[in-house]
Amino acid sequence: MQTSRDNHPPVLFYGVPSGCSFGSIVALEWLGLPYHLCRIEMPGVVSSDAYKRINAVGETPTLRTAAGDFISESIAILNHIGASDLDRGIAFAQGTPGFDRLNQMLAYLNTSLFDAYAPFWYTLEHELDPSDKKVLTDYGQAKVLKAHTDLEAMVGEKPWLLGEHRTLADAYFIGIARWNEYHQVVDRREYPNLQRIYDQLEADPAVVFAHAIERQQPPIGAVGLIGHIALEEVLEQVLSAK
Ligand SMILES: N[C@@H](CCC(=O)N[C@@H](CS)C(=O)NCC(=O)O)C(=O)O
Repeated sequence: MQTSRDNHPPVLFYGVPSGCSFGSIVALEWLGLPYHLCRIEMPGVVSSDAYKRINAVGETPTLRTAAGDFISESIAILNHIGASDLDRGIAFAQGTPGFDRLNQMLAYLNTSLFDAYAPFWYTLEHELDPSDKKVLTDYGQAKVLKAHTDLEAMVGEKPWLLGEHRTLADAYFIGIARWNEYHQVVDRREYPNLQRIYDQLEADPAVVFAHAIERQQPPIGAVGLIGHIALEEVLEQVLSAK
C-alpha cells in the first residue's frame, strides 16, 4: 500500500507484549536514523479492521517506509532498515556473500527458532484440554531443543551470530530468544555460545532501550526515536493522501 511519496521518517508498528518486532526496534536504534514508533496491543488492536488496513494479516511488525509504503514481515522490514545505511556494517549489499549469509540466518531464526515457540504461545492464549496441551508442548519442546542445538553448532565461538561484528541477525535473535524467559523451555546455559551472545545483547544500549519501550518506561539514550505516533494519525494520513 502506498500513501504519499513525501519523505517522512519511517514508522515502525511494534507489537506488545513481547512482539518479534523487538528486533526491528533494536536495528533502528543501531542505525541511528530518525524514526517514529506506533504501539500496537496484541491480540486486540493487531486484529482490528483499522490495523488490517495497513497489514492485511493482522500481525506486527509493519513498517511505513520513508517513501510511504507499508511493508510487513520481519525479514523484509529488517532488510529494508539495514539497506538504509550499509556503512554501519549491520547489513550487506544484496548480491554479496555477506548478504546471503545474513539472509540465511534471518530465515533460519524466522522459521525454525520463531516457530519452535509457537506451540507455547498457543497454549498460553487458548483454553485446552490437558492432554491436547501436553501434545503441543511436547512438540514445541522438541523443536526449541533442536533449534538451540543446531544454532549453537552453527554459531560456534564466533563473537556474534555471523562473525566478528553484530548484524541484523543479532537484533532479531534477541527479540525471539528472550521468549525462553517466559516459557522456560530450555536452560540456555547449556548452550554457552548462545548464552554468551544473549548476555552481550542484553547489555547493549539499544536492547535496554527496546525493553524500556515495550514496558512503557522512560527510554534512556534513544538514538533515532523521534517519538510515538498513534495508529489513528497514520490512518488519517493514509486517507488524506488518497
Ligand atoms: N511472519 C511474520 C510473523 C509475525 C507475527 O507472528 N507477529 C506476531 C507477534 S510476534 C503477531 O503479530 N501476532 C498477533 C497476535 O498475537 O495476535 C513475521 O516474521 O513478521
